Amino acid sequence: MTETAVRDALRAQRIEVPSWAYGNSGTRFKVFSQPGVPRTPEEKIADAAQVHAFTGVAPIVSLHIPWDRVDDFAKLGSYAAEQGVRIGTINTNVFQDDDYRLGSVTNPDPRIRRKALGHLLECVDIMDATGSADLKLWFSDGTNYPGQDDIRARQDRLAEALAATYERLGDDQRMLLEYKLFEPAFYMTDVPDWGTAYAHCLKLGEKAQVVIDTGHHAPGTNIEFIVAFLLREGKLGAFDFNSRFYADDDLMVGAADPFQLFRIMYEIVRADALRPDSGVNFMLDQCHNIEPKIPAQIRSVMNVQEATAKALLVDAEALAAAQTAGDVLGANGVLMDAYDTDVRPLLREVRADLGLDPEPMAAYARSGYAQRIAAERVGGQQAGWGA
Ligand SMILES: [Mn+2]
Repeated sequence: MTETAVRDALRAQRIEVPSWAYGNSGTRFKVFSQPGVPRTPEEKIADAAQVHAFTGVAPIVSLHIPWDRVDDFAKLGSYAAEQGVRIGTINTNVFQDDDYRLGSVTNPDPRIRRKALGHLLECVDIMDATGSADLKLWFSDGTNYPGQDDIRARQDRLAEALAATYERLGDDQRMLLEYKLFEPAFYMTDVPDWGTAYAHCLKLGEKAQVVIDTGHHAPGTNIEFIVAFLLREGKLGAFDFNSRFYADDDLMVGAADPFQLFRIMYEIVRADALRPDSGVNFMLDQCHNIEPKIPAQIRSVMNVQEATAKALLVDAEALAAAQTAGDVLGANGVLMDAYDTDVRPLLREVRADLGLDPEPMAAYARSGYAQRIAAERVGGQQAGWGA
């Protein structure tokens, strides 16, 4: 790839940020509150707009229903536009109601299944109002003990709910199915892995695609293989980026394993799926428990940019030649050369080309925004899980 093409690709890159990253979050032991945390969906969008203002590549904000429920979603969309961003994926939530103790769409009780499906369909109504193209589905459904419920019957119930939701989608809308190995269910999860998600999506049709949340795998899983496979099948709809040391840690993407993020981005570049019109949505799905939230999002965007720049710098011709020649160490060397490149000067230039400060973290710190929201956002209920 020529240097111009690399710069163009980096300038055109789009990363979606989640509204919930700006609210308070924590673990099951403690949620720590921070000064200046948003109290409304509007304030979350205003914070998200700061990430775009300093990085230039994050103009899309994911909403989470019901946490971001408002009376007038069209008005919220206009507010986002005024802030310089737009509303993206609508994320569903069928895991925070007492009714869902034994599952949502897979619950043995048909009344609860109807309630869960009603929420999914309502989220498509919201997509119509916001102009969102993607509905993201993640189910906490599963069981804690062998024998607790019928594994096969739960798959039938899941398939039924997915089909009813798929039926409701408009021509330009997609549903994205996210899998997760375990938690909160500890024995069996109804959508535990990419194979299960892929099989359901394949049966549903073209508008159903798989989401890879990088934190939702067993230790040692080769995530870039899953990326390559799903891209080849045209079934990779989106990423939820974050990083993990142990389980679903939801730490800043690229913090725990920048080399893994590079390997993932290399498969994306290899499949020409980086372009915003490629059909792959790159979203951050992170919770910042102890670190300041807006800078953590800015850092995360930068981490994705650095991994992407390195992936774009892989000498494709030299790599193909080494692979064809069976030159194991040569091929590995080509990939490592790209990974070992310091791309920070290149990204500083890309930002300068976009009319931005080359150092987003320092520029945000200097802007005084953090001090301003801490002073202004007094009273009210800070956003967090469930608000
Ligand atoms: Mn996720």
